Amino acid sequence: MSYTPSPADKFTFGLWTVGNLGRDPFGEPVRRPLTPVELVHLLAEVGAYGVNFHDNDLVPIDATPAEREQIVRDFKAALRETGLVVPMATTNLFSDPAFKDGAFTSNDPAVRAYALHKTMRAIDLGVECGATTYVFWGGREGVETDAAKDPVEASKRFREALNFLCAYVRDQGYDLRFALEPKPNEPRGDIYLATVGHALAFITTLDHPEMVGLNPEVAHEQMAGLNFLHGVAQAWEMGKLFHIDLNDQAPGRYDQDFRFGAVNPKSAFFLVKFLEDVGYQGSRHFDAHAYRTESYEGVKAFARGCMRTYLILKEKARQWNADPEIQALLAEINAGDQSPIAYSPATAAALKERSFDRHALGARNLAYERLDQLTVEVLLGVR
Ligand code: DIG
Ligand code: MN
Ligand code: MN
Repeated sequence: MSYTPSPADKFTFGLWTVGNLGRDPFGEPVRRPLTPVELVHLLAEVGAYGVNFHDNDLVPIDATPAEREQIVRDFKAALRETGLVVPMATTNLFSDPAFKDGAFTSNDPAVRAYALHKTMRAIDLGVECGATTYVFWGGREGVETDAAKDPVEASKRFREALNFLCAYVRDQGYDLRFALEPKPNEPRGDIYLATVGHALAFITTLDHPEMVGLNPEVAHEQMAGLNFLHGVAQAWEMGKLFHIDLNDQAPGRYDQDFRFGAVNPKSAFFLVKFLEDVGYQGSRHFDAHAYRTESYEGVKAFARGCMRTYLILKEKARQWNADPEIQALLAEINAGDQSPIAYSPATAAALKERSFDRHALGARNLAYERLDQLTVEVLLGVR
């Protein structure tokens, strides 16, 4: 096995990921800025399939129309030269001070209007570059004190904005779906639509729920202490896994956006196995960045590591699925009539009268220790 990425793997990175300069709340940038064109070539060099961007990763917020045209022309030329594509785009509604108290949920109606203005233009830019998925990460949609904002009003404003933008996309005839990206906190003290569950419920209240799905991120659900796979599986089962942000995260920390698999290869394994088992067709997007200690050689090692680990775990998943002892245990664990109990008055009456030997039910050995040990041994490479 070579574990060399190919376009068929659909590995993508944001301009902001390999372009991360290493700035953090306690330190200045450690890497020089690269242009979008240089970043496209860096991603091509490491074997990525695609590149994503926030509007201002590509076009600076104060660029003139002429500058915008030149930047986009150069970017498109780099895409043609390298063959990279742009599956996803998004709006930066979190950096500019105008959004210091949110964008769609800001208490200031002028900020809410500006957020719609900026997002419509960013959607146009993303579609112009080929995007078919548009991500909404509400990084500033939250509070430090609940004295400042009524959470019900905030929900209504978020819904109003998304309904407006869905209507805009429909009127423009764009082939574009929206993907909400939850996060529980940071940079706000608390962020609305904090988890996959919150977002899935919210989508049902929109005018066009069929246009809106999820972009779950590993680090974000784990910041909330949740099992990322379970959120992804629920989104998938509801037909709402429109995109995914892969990275890694140590429990109880700020959003670390580590290289995929860098912290918890076992949970990364179960995620990769799930995506491959169900035939997920979307991008494998790495929303992560290299350690602040790295030069651009280190940034390339980071990007290669994300993709290589994914491919190694994909091979481990194939091995797990083919392992005779694992499969025999699964057959034993799932033995018996697994068909659903469909309701009918007769079924209910019979079920109420049926007798059960709960002691026998409780005494059954389920062999999960052996199954998990075999899983660990597959991951450790001794099977
Ligand atoms: C952070 O996890 C967010 C922003 O980088 C961006 O809006 C989104 C796109 O994947 N992820
Ligand atoms: Mn993150
Ligand atoms: Mn993300």
